[in-house]
Amino acid sequence: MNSETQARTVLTYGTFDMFHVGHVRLIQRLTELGDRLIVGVSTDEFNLQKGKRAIFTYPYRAEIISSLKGVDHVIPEETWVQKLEDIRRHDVDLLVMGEDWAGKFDHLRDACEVRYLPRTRNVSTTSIKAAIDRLSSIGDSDLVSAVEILEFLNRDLS
Ligand code: C2G
Repeated sequence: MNSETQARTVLTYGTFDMFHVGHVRLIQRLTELGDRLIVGVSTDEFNLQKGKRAIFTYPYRAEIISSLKGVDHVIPEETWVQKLEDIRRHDVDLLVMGEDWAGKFDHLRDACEVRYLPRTRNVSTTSIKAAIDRLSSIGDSDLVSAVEILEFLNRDLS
C-alpha cells in the first residue's frame, strides 16, 4: 500500500477484444481514480480458460490498450491467480473491474482497495460480433435490414 505522498496506482484486467466505447469509458474512469494505471490484458491462451475466443490476438489488443492516453503499463493476464502477485509487484492501491465481476475479487481486499464500476449499457464485444454475423448473412436484396443493423451498431449509448 502506498503512502499518501506516492502515486496512487490503479489496476484492471480484461480481454478488450474489438475495442469499443464501453472499454473507452471504463479506461477513462480508471484514469480519474489514480495517478498511474496498469492494465492486464488477457492472453489468447488465458482467454481459452475464460471460454472466450477473441477476434484480435493478444499483441494487437495489447497495442491498442498501450496506445491509450492514461494507460501507463500493460501486463499479460495469463492466469486467474496472478492478481495478488501483480498487486504486490506493482504496489497497487486500487483494483477496479466492471460490475459484471462484482464480488469476484473481494478476497483481494486485504491487499488493496477493490471497486466495481457500472458497465456501459448496450454495447459489448458479443453484441458487435452478432451484428456483424447478421450483416454478413444479408443478401443484396435485404439492404434495409443492413441499414437497420448499422443504425443499431451506432445507436446512442449515453
Ligand atoms: N466493460 C464495461 N462496459 C461494457 C463492456 C465491458 O465497463 N459495455 C468492462 C468490463 O466490465 C471489464 C472490462 O470492460 O471490466 C473489460 O471487459 P472484457 O474485455 O469483456 O473483459 P473480461 O472478459 O470481463 O475480463 O480476470 C478478469 C478478466 O480478465 C476480465
